[in-house]
Amino acid sequence: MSERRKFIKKSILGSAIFLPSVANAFKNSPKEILIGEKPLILSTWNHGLPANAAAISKYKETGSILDAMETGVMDTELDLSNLSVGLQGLPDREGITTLDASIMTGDGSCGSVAFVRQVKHPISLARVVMEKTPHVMIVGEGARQLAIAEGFPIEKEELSPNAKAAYEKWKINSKYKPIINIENHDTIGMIGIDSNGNLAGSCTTSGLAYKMHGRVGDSPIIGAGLYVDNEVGAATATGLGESIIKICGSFLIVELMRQGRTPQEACEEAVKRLISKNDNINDLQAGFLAINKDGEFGAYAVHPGFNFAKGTLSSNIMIDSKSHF
Ligand code: SD4
Repeated sequence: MSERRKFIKKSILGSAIFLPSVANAFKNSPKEILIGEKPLILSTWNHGLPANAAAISKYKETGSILDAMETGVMDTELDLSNLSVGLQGLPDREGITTLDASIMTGDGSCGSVAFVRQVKHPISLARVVMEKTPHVMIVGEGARQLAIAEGFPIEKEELSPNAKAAYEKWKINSKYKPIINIENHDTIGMIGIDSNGNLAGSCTTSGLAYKMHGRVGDSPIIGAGLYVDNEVGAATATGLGESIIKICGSFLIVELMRQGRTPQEACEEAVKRLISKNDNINDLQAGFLAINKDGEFGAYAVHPGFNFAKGTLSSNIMIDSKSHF
C-alpha cells in the first residue's frame, strides 16, 4: 500500500464521523481511493437513501449484513413512486409485470429468482432459494410456486395506476425499442460490509420496461448484477442488463479487485470493457458500485447521471458518480 493510501486510510478511519470532503473528493478526483467506515452500505440511485436507512436500522437490530441487504431493498420494492422495482414497476410489452432479484453473501452462498409474478418481495424469495433449496436460481411459475409453498402472499395481478397510465401511453405507438438510457432506470443494487469485514449484497428490479415477455436482465444473474466474495469485495450493477451480462460486470469488478485494482479502478475498467463490447453505447446507461474488504469503495457509469447512497452507522448521503462520457 502506498504511503498516500496509508495516510488517507489512517486519517479517515481514525475519525468516527463522516468527513463531508469525501463526497467532494469523489466528484473532483475519480481516481481517488475512498475509504469507508465499517459497516458501510452502498446502494444505487436516489431511492438508495431510504433503502440504506432501512438497512442500517436492521443492521443495528440484528448485526447481520445479510438481513440489512434484504430489508434495505424491500423498502424499494414497496415504493409506489418507483417504476423499475417491485410489482408497481412498468410491465412487459404484454402488460405483465415480472420481477428479478438476487442476494449473495461473501462465503459464496447465493440465490435468485427471475421472471416471477405476483410476489411483492422477490428479494425475500431469492433468500429462500439461497437458504432453503439446493439451487441458486428459480424462475417463472416455479418461483411463484415456491413463494406459495413458503407462505408468501400472492398479490392480485394488476398494474399500479402510474404503471397503467405509462403502459397505455406506450401502447399508442408500442414501438419495440426497449432501452435503459440516462432517464429511465431505477433498479436497486445494494452492497455492504459489516464491522468484521463480512460482505453481502442484494439486487432487485422489474427490469426493462416493455421488454419481451420472459426477458431476464442482469439483476438476478449472479456475477452480472451482483457478486460478493469475502476474500476480495463486492460489486453490483444497474442499467441495461444485456450490456452488463455480456461482460459479467459484477464478477469482472471483483476479479479486478482480486488482482489489486482499487474499487474505483475496477469499476472504471468494467465500464471501459462494457463500452468496447456494445455498439449502441449512446443509447444505453450502465453503472457499477464496488466495495473491497478494507471498506474502500468506488463507482462509475457510462454516462453522467448515476448516483448512489453511502450509508454508515453515523451518516447516509448521496454521491454523484463519475462517468466515462
Ligand atoms: C435490467 N439492470 O433488468 C436492470 C434494469 C436496471 O436501472 O438496472 N434499471 O436490465
